[in-house]
Amino acid sequence: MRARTLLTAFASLFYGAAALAQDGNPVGDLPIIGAPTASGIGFQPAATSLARDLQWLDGMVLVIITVITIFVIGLLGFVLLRYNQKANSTPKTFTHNTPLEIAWTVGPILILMFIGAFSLPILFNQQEIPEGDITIKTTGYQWYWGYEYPDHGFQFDSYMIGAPATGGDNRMTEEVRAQLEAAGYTEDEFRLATDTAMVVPVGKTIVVQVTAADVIHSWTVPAFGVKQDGVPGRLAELWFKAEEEGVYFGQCSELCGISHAYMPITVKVVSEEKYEEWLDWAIAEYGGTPREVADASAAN
Ligand SMILES: [Cu+2]
Repeated sequence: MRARTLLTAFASLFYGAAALAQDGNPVGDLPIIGAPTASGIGFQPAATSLARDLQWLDGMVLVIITVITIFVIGLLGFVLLRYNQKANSTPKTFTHNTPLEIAWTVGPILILMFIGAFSLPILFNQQEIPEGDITIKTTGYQWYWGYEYPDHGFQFDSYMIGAPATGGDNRMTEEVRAQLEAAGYTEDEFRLATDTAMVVPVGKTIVVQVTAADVIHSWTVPAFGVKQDGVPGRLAELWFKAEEEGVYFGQCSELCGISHAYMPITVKVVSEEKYEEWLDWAIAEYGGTPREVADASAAN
């Protein structure tokens, strides 16, 4: 036990660089909300109206699918029993039935129109990017994400804790365990937690510009209901407004090479005051534009 404690202390001395780089980061501890759970089959808790809409739509379509499936299986069963050779040895020989054909054409059209009446507004709501309170640009790299706050002129990279850039080899080791702990996570968050995180204030409209520098990646946070491919040379956008403070995880969702599985996304949603504090810290830490300069140039 003592050896392990010593080892952990030793490890955090040498491998804690990522955690150390975060010294003074005012974000502090937050509840982990947007994360997968062991044996889970449902959605992560919806933290935005987009995610709530998507999950509602999924439930609604599931009901329709279930009814159609039961209906078709029932019809098949009926035909098998009622019209097999034993029960119906001399079949009728007519072919067409106009009312029936109209019904099985119009019926599906009505069902599709019904689904479309709900799905299209949800789709448009996602894809029509509102005026953002804050714009953040994210760039996918093989194999990590970079975040840029253009209004404040700073950027930083975000590596999975345990990735080679943080001294690991994508596997769980004592060093990685120590790094996770130092960053306020547990083993459960391994391969989700990153050394730095995108930080946003709660209840604000965040517009995220998504691009990539090498191959196509995809920036995805399930609890926000957002997923956007980052394509080299193009700037795509997504938006969300997080409703609850906490930590939300996501993963690159476009096969992008050997370490595709090791470029997770961490978003920390904090109060507005905390966000301002963090912004001051980040401007100093990452060499951003001092507030006075940014404010002056914004005013011009
Ligand atoms: Cu990727």
